Amino acid sequence: MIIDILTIFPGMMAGPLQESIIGKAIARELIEVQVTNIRDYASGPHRTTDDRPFGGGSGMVMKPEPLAAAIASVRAADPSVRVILLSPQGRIFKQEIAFELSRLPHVCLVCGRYEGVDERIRNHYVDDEISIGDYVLTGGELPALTVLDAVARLVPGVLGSDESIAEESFVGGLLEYPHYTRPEIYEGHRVPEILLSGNHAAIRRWRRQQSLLRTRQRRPDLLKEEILGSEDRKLLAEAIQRERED
Ligand code: 9D3
Repeated sequence: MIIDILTIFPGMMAGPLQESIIGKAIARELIEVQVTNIRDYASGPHRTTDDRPFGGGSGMVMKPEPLAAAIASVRAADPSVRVILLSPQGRIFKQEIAFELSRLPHVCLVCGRYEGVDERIRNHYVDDEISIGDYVLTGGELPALTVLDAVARLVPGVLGSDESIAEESFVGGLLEYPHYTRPEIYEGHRVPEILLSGNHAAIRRWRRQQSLLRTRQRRPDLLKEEILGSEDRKLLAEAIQRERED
């Protein structure tokens, strides 16, 4: 899979792309990431990428020409590319969108800056618009890295068999059960006895129960989405009962 990133701050990408799972995926050529400085497509002595808004008001707007030229050059190389603008006005990024994008051969992430991009870019040069959530950032760079991270790990071969995506959070619609590792007693706090029992059926039951309880407590919105089976309903009812007794 190829991921293009268009930005006026290419330096923000270097570190994250070198490290950890993404760094390894690039080194192994499972994904190819091409970072382009939008300023390289700006003309004039100052190679400026922003300008004042028509109609007045505070802040600056990204000029259409450099952005359009940068996008056009990506499209010329591959007309099938999906061009996505990172913007506070986009659809909210979800795991489902990560799956959708991971099935595409080529995605181009366009990072907005300033107050935003000239509306004609949005209307005529972009296929899709994504926000990563309802909080105010300074630009689309960290959102682009977030999308890249979520998408890259879904590309076949990027994760080890150890870190499989089959049974993880959100896919099943539930939060994760609690995790523990050594030591068995840490500052006086013991690991739940059942995890040391060797009874794998009982451990599976306990984990599922913890997932259900935790989701109900912290993210009831997710539990409404998932239609629980009869076994899950029993496990949850039992956990709630035990909770009331304590
Ligand atoms: C003071 C600026 N704004 C009024 C509330 C509008 C605004 C313009 C540009 C707010 C943020 C930005 C820069 N942010 C992004 O480009 C961005 C973003 C975000 O801020 N939050 C969540 N997802 C994204 S994707 C791109």
